[in-house]
Amino acid sequence: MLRPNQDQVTRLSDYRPTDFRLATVDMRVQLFAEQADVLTLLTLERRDGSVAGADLVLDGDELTLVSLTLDGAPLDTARYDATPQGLTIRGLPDKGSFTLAIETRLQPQLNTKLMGLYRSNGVWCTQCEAEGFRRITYFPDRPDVLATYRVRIEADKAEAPVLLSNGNPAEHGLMEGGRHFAVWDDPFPKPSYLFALVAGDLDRLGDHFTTMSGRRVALDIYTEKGRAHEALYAMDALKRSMVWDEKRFGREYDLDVFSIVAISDFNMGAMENKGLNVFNHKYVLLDPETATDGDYAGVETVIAHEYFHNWTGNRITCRDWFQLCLKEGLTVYRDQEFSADERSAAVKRIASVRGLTAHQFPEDQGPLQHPVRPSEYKEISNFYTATIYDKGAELVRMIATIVGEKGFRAGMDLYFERHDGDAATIEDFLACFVDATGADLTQFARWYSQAGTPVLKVAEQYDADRGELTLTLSQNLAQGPAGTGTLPLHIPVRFGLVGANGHDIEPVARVGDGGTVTEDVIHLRGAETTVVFEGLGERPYVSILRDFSAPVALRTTQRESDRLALARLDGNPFNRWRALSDLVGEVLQAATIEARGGGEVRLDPAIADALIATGLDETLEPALRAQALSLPSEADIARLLGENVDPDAIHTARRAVVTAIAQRGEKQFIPLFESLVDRAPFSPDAASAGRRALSSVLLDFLLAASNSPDRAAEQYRAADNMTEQLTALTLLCHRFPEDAATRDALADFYRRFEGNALVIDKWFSLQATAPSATALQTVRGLAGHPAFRLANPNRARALIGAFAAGNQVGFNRADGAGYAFVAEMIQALDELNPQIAARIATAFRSWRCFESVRREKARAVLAQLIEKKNLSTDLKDIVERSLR
Ligand code: B3K
Ligand code: ZN
Repeated sequence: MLRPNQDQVTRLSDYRPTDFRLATVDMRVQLFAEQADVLTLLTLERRDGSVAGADLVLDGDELTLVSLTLDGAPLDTARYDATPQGLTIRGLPDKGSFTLAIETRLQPQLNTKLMGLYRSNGVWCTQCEAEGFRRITYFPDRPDVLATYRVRIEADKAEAPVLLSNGNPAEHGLMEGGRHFAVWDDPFPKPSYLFALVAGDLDRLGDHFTTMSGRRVALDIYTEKGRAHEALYAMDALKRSMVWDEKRFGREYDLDVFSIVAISDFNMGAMENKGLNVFNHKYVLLDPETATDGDYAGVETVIAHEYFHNWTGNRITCRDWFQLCLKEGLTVYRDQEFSADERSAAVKRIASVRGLTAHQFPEDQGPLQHPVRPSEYKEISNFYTATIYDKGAELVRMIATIVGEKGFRAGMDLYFERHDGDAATIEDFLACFVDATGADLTQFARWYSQAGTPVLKVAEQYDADRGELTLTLSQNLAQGPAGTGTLPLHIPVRFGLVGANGHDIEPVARVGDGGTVTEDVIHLRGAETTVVFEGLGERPYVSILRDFSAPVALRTTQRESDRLALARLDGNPFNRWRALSDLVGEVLQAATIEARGGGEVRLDPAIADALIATGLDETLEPALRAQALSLPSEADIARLLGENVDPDAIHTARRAVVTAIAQRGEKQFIPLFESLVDRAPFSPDAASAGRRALSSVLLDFLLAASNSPDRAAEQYRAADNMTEQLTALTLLCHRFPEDAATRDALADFYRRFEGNALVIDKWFSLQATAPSATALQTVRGLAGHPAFRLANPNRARALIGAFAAGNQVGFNRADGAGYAFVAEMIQALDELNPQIAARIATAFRSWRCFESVRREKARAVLAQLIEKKNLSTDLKDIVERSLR
């Protein structure tokens, strides 16, 4: 049970606790150039009520056992079976505790999977979530086994002056032969996935933080040599995160040190190991010369997210991996709230919802669909998804909406108090809100088990004689490939009735069966309900699903004139944005259908004018205006169309609509664009970033209107910051791929930033996403570029991942060559790093939405791929599910 093996399915319903209880882990890790020797002492005891005489079964993954002793005496080989995948020991004592000493030998320098202990750029580091610790030693590698750890690391002092593990530093000293050691003690019981070890020659940025109870915590960020100064913003973000968690949730940091290490080869963004976060260097290092505004925001978010895990994930962890959203959804919710408080709440919400609809909706509506709490998996690494993280965060947000701000804090307080030190479940979490507030979350809990995006329909009817507005709300959840049920959900629908003056009206409401209404939320519980608002003197504009209060696909029958009025008047900035965005989305869909039939693309002037007016509205913050002017992407349009998608028609239509808006707005856009030129020295603050965001979207319009690369070429030359420079280069490359100005700028950029991997990743990506007929040729060429390295996850994502997920036209070529190329690369990558291969393969998930020619090409490529021998469990699982 709970032990996935190759093709085996692990099921939530099979959960049961281990037969043995683990108390302490004592490790000695000796690092050498060619190998690492790991000695692990486990103190275990049979659990009361466990199966009498049961064997101890420990997990392993590609391990070699060197020696094994029980209470100090070598164990007879007849008493155990050791394979690379596990260690089974028979005849262990029924009573009292015993100690196993397990010695394993590893070769971190050959570990290209980047799970377990590996070397990146000469630095030894670990990644253990979800099942990487079993690549270091035989262990009950599951999150409900909590123990305290003491870790001694030994290495050559010149090669690895820095030796780190979880917890607080205990001892360190010199050894013979130029070697040295350090011992770390972690007093907080933790699961093995939170274990970390780092050793190398690193620079350090040091600082400290005084917690609300007055404890001094040393803060250290380690980087590669000569780059510690690039961690200044990350350090600042860390301290702001620490303050925020104290203020907002009463959570204080608990060890004497908190360290972050930036690593250049890393499978994901970062990892929240107790007291020792290991980060992809992309989310630590920032240099004003080379980082974009997006990079700054990304660092701030990821630093906060990993720090917040100290309470939501580490102090309270997950009972099993099915509960992953318990820590991830909740922690994403927390980091979103942090960013909302630090920057602009409305802009943050718009960005989060755009991310959710772009990434989670297609997942939830396609073959890789799964509930926020899955009930089975073959490979847990494939479940670190937008559904677990982002829809998981939406569920937490809905709880906050249902129980209210005070109730939410009370529930969270109870959760921390009741479950500190536990490996908890979703049921435990929900019970805290029920117990703290008296709310009934029974129906709400279905959100965790039913996959799919519910459709919420809202119809309105106004009776002028009676002054009554009737809203009919209905929900529908289709049975999808996950087959997890379609029962009605509890959907909190935040709303407002907007009067002609833009103010909300506060009417009296009557509600039918299937729902209830509070001041600004309709709680839809049945398949359908009606709400009647009485005593209205005028027909109000209905602002529904404010702030996107539930992750649903909204369908309204609202008149265009009402939506245009909301785009102008709604006091809820999120809904103001959405009114416009929905209108533009419909224009783009209609334009695509026209383009496909070879027809002329028409633009509704009222919608174009509303868009332009919002972009120019000085009462709104620039970042919000930038969001309003950023049209739905080609992938968004494909999702809205849903079937029979022709990406070439989408591309043509979107370009035509942008050009039409640009021509209409040009006279006003030019002075606005010029007024946004920042003469002050670069500053990454949110307001300055917002002005640059607005300027970037205007530049795209101006290039479209003029059909000339000049403005972009000029901005590329004149820019004093990476945001403007990269915007200019990207637009040159995407709009004028054949122009000499583009070729020159691409070459210049490469020359200037050749030594900086993070910037060169951008250079690869912007070319990989250029929507042209020759994109595939370009990407093939770049895959042969000397700077391309498939084994580096950032680089593989920058080229292959960006092409597959971010180039609608190129990847989905009608001749299927884009699919074939990506499949070929994925196969090669699978031999090095299955997790990254599987992740990139998810780009195929929407293949059924395309028109028949592409659909058949994609299906054939997937069908061929699944037949290949030696596919990893990770990749096979994704391809198999994509075909279901
Ligand atoms: N918890 C890690 C993700 C681990 C992914 C393992 N494949 C980072 C995060 O969500 O904070
Ligand atoms: Zn996380």
